[in-house]
Amino acid sequence: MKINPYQPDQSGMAYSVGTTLDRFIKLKQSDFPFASGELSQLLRDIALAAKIVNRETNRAGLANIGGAFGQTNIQGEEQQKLDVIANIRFIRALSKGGEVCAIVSEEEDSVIDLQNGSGKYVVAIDPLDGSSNIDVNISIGTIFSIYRRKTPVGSPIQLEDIMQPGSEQVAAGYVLYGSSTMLVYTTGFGVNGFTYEASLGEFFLSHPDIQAPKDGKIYSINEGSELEWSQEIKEYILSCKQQGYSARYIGSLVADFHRNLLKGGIYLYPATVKNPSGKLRLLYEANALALIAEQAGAQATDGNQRILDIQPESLHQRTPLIIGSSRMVQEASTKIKSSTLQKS
Ligand code: P6P
Repeated sequence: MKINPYQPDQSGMAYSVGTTLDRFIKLKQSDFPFASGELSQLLRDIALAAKIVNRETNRAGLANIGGAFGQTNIQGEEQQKLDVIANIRFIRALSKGGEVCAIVSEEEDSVIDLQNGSGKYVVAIDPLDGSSNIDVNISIGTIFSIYRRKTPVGSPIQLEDIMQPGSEQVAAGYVLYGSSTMLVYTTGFGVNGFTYEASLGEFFLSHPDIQAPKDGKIYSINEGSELEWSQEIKEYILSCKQQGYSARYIGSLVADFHRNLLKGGIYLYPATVKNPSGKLRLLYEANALALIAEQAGAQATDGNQRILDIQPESLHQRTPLIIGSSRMVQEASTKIKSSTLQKS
């Protein structure tokens, strides 16, 4: 009987497409010389909650959990039933997981202190972004940032544990509940995307080492707000049209960001009359996507500075966001800065 030697994947990578998320996390844990597994466990806890929210999202229309919840959150935005469900699911998973000491959530007015004397990590999360799209079956997403607490483990949570600039993130990611459900995250060593196979209940590596194109021909902005834009934003968007770029904007940040990350493009939510500081929140939307963008070779600014350099001053602080292919973000930011300088 001839026994043929098994020929493993010759890609040379320690992991290949098809690796499960759990195995990938374990393989990559060695990136952290002093890792003792807590961050790995925290990532697994987030993935578990994502699987549950994915199930709820997919059956929303059938299980009468679509539509409005009948209350508004601190943002004054009407909460959708799935917003509330997703918030509960992620908080429960992070609390039971035991690695987290505090949570900042878009759906919570104040910081959630988990009273966890051994929790090393703080999580900032938008449990379900773009939720107004739920009822019309458009992709929605979860966005999360992970920080290490600054004050001693076991001591009372302090403001300095929460108000950390995005550059202090130890990990960040998003879940895209779309035609397929994906989990994309970074721990500072590149960006990797995993696609969920519901029949197996597993995320599998499908997009290893994501690199954003340096340039693109897609711009994403809500053109309905044009009359509220600054002159420099108007000039930049006009230049996109003059260069024949395509407009792609579905009103769901994670979906618009993910498309531009893979295909090349720029997403802009600038300051407007209605939102003078921009609409998107720094702690649980912009920071996470900014870290992923930079880890994938893209860029993210507020028009004047790196998103990751912004020192937060309030929990639900908003920021203008210009994020995507590096050449496009540089061009837009240069226009804005040069125009701002001319005015000053
Ligand atoms: P507008 C959804 O509410 C969200 O936070 C992002 O997902 C999306 O990109 C943006 O707001 C859409 O806002 O003002 O264009 O409807």
